[in-house]
Amino acid sequence: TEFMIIDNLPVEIAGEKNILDLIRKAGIELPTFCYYSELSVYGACRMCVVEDNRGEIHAACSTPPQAGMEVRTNTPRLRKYRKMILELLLSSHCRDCTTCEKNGRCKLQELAQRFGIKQVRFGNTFGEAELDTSSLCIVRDKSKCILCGDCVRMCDEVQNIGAIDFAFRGSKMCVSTAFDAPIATTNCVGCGQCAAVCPTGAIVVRNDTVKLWQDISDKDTKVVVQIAPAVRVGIGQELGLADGENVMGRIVAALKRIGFDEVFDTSTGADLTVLEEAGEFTARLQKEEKLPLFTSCCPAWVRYAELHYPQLMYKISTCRSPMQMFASVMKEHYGHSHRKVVVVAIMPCTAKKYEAARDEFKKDGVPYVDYVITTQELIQMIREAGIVFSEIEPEAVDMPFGAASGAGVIFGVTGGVTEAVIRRIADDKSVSALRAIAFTGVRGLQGVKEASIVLDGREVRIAVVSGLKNADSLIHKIRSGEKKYDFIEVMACPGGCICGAGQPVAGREGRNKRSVGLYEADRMSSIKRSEENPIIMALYDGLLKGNIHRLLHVDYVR
Ligand code: HC0
Ligand code: SF4
Repeated sequence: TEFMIIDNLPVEIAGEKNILDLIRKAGIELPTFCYYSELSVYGACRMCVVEDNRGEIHAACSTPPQAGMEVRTNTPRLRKYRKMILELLLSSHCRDCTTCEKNGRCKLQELAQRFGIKQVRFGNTFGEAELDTSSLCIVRDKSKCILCGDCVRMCDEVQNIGAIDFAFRGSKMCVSTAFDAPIATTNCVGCGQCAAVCPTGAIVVRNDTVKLWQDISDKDTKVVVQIAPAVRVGIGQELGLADGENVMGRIVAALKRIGFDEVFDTSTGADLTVLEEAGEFTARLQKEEKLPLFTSCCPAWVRYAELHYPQLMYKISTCRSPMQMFASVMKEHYGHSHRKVVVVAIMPCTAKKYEAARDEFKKDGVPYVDYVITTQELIQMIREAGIVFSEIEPEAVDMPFGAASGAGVIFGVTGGVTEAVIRRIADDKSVSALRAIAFTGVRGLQGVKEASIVLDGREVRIAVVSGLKNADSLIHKIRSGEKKYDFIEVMACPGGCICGAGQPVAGREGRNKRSVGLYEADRMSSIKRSEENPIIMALYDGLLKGNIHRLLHVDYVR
């Protein structure tokens, strides 16, 4: 074994790519703005500098570990250096912290506090706020950008989109769209992953809570809400509970106290999706047409396909997403009420804000989903209402849509949609067969997974991808003939909805915990398959009769 000496202590080198990872392994929280283990190393912020025993300074993120190397992470020189960097960043950065969307979650704010910056020795060089509010998903403010490039690398390396890039040089350098066009007019798909990695308020998720509060307090408006699968395992940590813990009951209770009239679970909508999508898939298999079937529930993926692969659109499932299916059913059900009915969706996702506004999902110009609120926005609403989340008594969702299967809950993690559909189409309905599906290869947080099942003697080849770059590479392999599939699940966010950009940001460990939390919810659910959900059966016998296409499907290709 090889060792490095970090702050006088030997630390074993175990395949770390750089000394930053090694230092963090040793329990030292080295500051950085621009380092993410899943993105390429940029080495721009210089906050992670260390000093070796010859007095040389290295950026830890871009220095590979060497046996015997000795470094210190906290010398007077390094402290001075870091303070200088912070002050320079602050001098060129809008500092309206108290009213910033990122207040309390900003890395610059956090490090300024941690390094005790009490004054900035340089004059302000930042201009007016430069807001781009063209997107329904994200808001950009160039005056808060610190040029770490995290958003640029995320958008390009993980999502394969490249909607934003560095423009100009020297003091004019900034992150911009091509020709500085409003972001909504670019090929941005609204995945929000740029906002998830932005350390400051330069890119934030759009906040739609102000108007929602008005509707909640309006007595003539009935406010109905659905909660997406991933939210229940992503919200706890920020509110004093464990990350990954399933806190669905507390969310329901909190929403009731806030003033929502009826509270439901999007997993119920997912059960509808499973039945529709499984039906569609088996029909295509029988006719051997329009294969592979691509899933349709991720709006950032649908947008990506529209922009880059319009010729593939006819292979995308015609199923509306669970959120949209459920909202259509709700509006149909409550539509005859004398009060105005507003449907809210609490989602881990920023692109759902865009999906909700699409013309395909409007009736007489009014969207089926009136508001999409992210997990982060819900956290803010809970705090605003003064609810002590960790002490609230859990409650169950309401009738008449108050049941969901475990299959519907696992939609929130990559592979979940596929597993739910396999449960539906598998001929063997035994308990052991159900368990075996979990081991076909559909589970796990890897970006690309393959599985295969046998249906009526035919092998069905399945791929599950998350992250749009992975989706794109897969499409190339299919085109070149290297790969062949019948069913492909695509989620734009790496890991699936649990890592949606509307959730509090999770590290690797947090993602695992969230995934475990959803599979545990499935295990604890007495209804495992969507077709066993009595609510769904009642819907098919009632409200959905003669209305299946109108309420549950969508025609993206026109
Ligand atoms: Fe998802 Fe969904 S699983 S996209 O990840 O399919 O956002 O959680 O609500 O609609 O159910 C997000 C999560 C949903 C939808 C469901 C699907
Ligand atoms: Fe790129 Fe997604 Fe950000 Fe749009 S929302 S700029 S696609 S990372």
